[in-house]
Amino acid sequence: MSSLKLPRRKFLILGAASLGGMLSGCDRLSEAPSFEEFLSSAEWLTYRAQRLIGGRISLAREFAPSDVSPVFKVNGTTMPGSEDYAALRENNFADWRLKVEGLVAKPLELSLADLRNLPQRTQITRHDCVEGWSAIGKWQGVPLSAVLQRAELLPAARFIMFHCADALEQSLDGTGQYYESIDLIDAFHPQTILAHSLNGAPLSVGHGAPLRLRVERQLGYKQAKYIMRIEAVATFSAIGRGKGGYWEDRGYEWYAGI
Ligand SMILES: Nc1nc2c(c(=O)[nH]1)N[C@H]1C(S)=C(S)[C@@H](COP(=O)(O)O)O[C@H]1N2
Ligand SMILES: [Mo]
Repeated sequence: MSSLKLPRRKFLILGAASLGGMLSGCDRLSEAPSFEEFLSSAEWLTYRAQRLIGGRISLAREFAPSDVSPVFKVNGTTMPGSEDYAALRENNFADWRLKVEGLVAKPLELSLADLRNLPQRTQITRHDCVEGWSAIGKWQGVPLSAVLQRAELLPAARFIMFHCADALEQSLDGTGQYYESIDLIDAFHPQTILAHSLNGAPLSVGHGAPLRLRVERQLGYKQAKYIMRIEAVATFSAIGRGKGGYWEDRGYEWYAGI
């Protein structure tokens, strides 16, 4: 235990110094048992190193319209197989609602129109997949912070989970369902958006219609497509196989910084 004290304190001091007042309450991260467990794992060294090098609020590079890739590859699920999803798609997602729940004071159910009526952000960024390809695209959507502010996170919230419509693997216990998670630093980052459009058009099914995450300082597999439900949690150890995401459950790093 005592070996943990120094790094933790350093983490806090650096966090407070670089974040300033922007993310009030983010220092509470250090109190969560789950975060302490995380800090005691080997992975936190990578996490901390990336945070220190990149800075906790540094921006991902943004590109010019002329840099947009003529073709943006589709990867992973290209068409969720469920009947529920098929019914939503047939109706052009008019009946789709984004659920925002878990550790929030005001659970929300938002339609695509609701999301388009919230503040919007457009950003041209590069997507990097671990499989070795990249593509530059123009994403438009709602900053996740705007949604979370409306839902009012409760003090115990530490991570934001994204539950998707697709299963990449047909597991009996449901652990083949795609999901992802990010911490509150990335959740409130200005370039973290719930994107409904790519290159000026509503998301195609291949790219994650009707809504997908863009968390620009991390790798492709963090960019959850087909988001159905957002859940604020204190720990994700009881979700899926407990590692915070579909690919994380299969050995990939949770903090997939670029
Ligand atoms: N729901 C869901 N999200 C997902 C995936 C997936 O299979 N299902 N694949 C991930 C991976 S590995 C990548 S590289 C990107 C691909 O996004 P794209 O199809 O828009 O290129 O989505 C990520 N998000
Ligand atoms: Mo990927």
